[in-house]
Amino acid sequence: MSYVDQVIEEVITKNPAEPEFHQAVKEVLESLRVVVEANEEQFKKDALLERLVNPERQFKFRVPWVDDNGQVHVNTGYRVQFNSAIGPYKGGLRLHPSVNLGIIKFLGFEQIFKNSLTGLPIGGGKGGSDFDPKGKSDREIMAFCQSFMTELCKYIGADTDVPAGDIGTGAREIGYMFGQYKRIRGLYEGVLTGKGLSYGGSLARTEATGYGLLYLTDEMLKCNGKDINGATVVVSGAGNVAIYAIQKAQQLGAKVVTCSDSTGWIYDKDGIDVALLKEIKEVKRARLTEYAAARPSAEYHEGKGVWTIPCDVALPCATQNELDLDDAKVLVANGCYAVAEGANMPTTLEATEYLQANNILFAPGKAANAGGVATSALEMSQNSERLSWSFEEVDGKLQNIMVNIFHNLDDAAKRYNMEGNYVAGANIAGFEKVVDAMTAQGIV
Ligand code: NDP
Ligand code: 2IT
Repeated sequence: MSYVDQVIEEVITKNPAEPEFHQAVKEVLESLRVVVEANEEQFKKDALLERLVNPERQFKFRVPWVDDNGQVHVNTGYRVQFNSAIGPYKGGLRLHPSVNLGIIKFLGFEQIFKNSLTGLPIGGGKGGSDFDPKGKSDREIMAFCQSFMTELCKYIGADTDVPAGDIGTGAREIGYMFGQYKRIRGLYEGVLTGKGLSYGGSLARTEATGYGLLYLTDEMLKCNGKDINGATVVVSGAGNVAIYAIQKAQQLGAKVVTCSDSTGWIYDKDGIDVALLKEIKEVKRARLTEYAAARPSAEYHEGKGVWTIPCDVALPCATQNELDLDDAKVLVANGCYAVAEGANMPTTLEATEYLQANNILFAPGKAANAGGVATSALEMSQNSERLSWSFEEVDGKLQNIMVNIFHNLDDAAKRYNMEGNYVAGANIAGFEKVVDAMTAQGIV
């Protein structure tokens, strides 16, 4: 059995009931096969892949908090510190009822390669909790965030591990967590990113993931003789990534006709009204039914369905495995020519293979959504030098980073005779730097 197959098998046996983690490991190791085979003896002797797929450290802890009626609830908190070869652990905190160790491990594993692709000195980590922020009062959110940070603060720090937002964790939650960290540790430091602008946040961090997704997509299209200007785009999600992806796509001349949340989706034939969407999602924290109620050109549908709308470009920006093989078939049949992942692992392995087999330009999340964490690293730089940069400066750096990422993965794919396979290119380019650093640092 090949070394890659042996490690995949071990991951499945040793981590039962973690299907998303298995999926992420399979995708990465399958595309690293050519690189591993070229160095198989040495990698095997150094147990390099085993070290790569085993987190350096993982924390699981109790998070008790009191609701507005005096009832006590207990959630589970996680932080997985996956790999620090190229920098302090860096990655978001997900607050969603579906969170479990396997989900956090898949996200932490992806984060290693994503962070490497940014070219910035950040290692891979991820955390979160099965807490559901939906329908909670501000005081309940604060109570949860304070309790969560009371435990988490023991393991993080500006030079060790720097969490940020993800699903369910936005500026409000980061604010409460930052306040509690400062209160317990007595340190005013850049321990979290995605902070508010009045206490160390970076301009353009809010927009960064969605904007970055479009900067990379724009470059990928241009290099393949296509143009985002004039394209019809379908987006899933209606959160941080989706909103700013829609905004930047429109600024680049595309028409975005869909968005979705966990209960339903919108088809707006006149194009999504971003100001209205922001008001409903960022201010009122309401459902998409309100969007349709306020906009005569929009239809609201229950359940899942954005991939059924004919488009040129599809941007999944909600959650993992939201685009499956059936969806991929519909996209191809409707003439879609590019898919770029704003979310982490939104496309199933079968769907990814189908899209690639049908010559759809496919930009994987670890490259396409890296603008968020890249700008987090820029926030860390600003915090370290106790300065803040203008929106234009941060946005300009973000654009450069995304264009460089695209060319790095394009080049890596070409070097291994897999031109146009950006999944392989991203995994290889991300892996090369991490392996180099791991090898140089010895058996740790
Ligand atoms: P938000 O919480 O801001 O928004 C998430 C959106 O996706 C919401 O519209 C939500 O609907 C929907 N959604 C979440 N879970 C599900 C589900 N199980 N089924 C259907 N819809 C769902 O999160 P973000 O926009 O920050 O994150 C979206 C994706 O992007 C995630 O995969 C995240 O890991 C990834 N990402 C985020 C980055 C960031 O900087 N924020 C950076 C890189 C990647 P509802 O509100 O109804 O739950
Ligand atoms: O998945 C991701 O890259 C994020 N949620 C952002 C992480 C970060 O540290 O900004």
